[in-house]
Amino acid sequence: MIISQPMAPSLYSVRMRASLHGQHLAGAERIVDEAAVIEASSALVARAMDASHSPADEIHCRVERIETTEVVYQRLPDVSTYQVDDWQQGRLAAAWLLANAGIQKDIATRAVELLADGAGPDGAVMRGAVLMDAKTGARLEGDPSRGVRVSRMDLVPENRQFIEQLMLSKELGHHRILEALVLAGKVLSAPGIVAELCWSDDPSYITGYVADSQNGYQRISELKQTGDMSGGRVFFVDLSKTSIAELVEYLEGRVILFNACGMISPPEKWLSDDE
Ligand code: WAQ
Ligand code: MG
Repeated sequence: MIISQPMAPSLYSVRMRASLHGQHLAGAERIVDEAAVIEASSALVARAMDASHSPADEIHCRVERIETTEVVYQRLPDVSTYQVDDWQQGRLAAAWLLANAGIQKDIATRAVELLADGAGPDGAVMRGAVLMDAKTGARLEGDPSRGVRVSRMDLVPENRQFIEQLMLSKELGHHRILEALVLAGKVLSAPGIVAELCWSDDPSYITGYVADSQNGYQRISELKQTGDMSGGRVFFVDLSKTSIAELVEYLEGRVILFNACGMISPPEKWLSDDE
């Protein structure tokens, strides 16, 4: 008699990117069990067709099987939340937190201004992230319009519900938060990464964050005004620890699944004396 070996169910990467009039509109991705591929892809397409925005006129959905031997499991970064009085104070707080992570103050300030002005050509929002030399402030990404897109990361399917519930109980239930936390978790684990700065390009979403491996994912309640279309990401890189090729290969290609939360601190008021 042949007894078949119990096999781990296959995992699939499901990626969506949508555009309108040739302009990038939205992108999102999941890593799910074989049985959840159809549900995940339709949920991602539904997001691109969301009637509260202009629906996309082109949607690409890509499904790829992942070798389970490729998967690396990690814990999500710790989460803290700073409440600032306004976006101006928020941007000072962001520069302060970046300096605390070891970025020179003038480079930190320049990165904040870069996202505010639009880091893409002609001040456009980039589709991916800026790679910035943490020591010199020089831009390192090959294509300043696309930037670097982090991909192939998600929560472990078995723990998704638990982690979502936990986030919800801490008033962090918005899907944006968990997606950004997962992205930041992968970025912080990448070779040579010193810190990340991010805020959304969604004009109605004004909270952003600074992440570093010492302090985790540090949310800042306001980094822009409602209605502001700016947004983006900057990854600060220590080039003595990695090459750009190695870093990009990691960010785009490595499969990282998160199986547990870090510490989640209650919101606290940002003290401007710290600046
Ligand atoms: N890889 C690299 N850069 C990306 C990616 C990616 N996969 N996805 C988006 N970006 C860049 C791109 O320039 C976007 O314009 C920018 O980041 C913002 O993306 O309350 O929602 O998806 O804790 O609009 C952060 C705060 C929310 C959440 C971030 O970003 C919270 C957000 P969005
Ligand atoms: Mg967006």
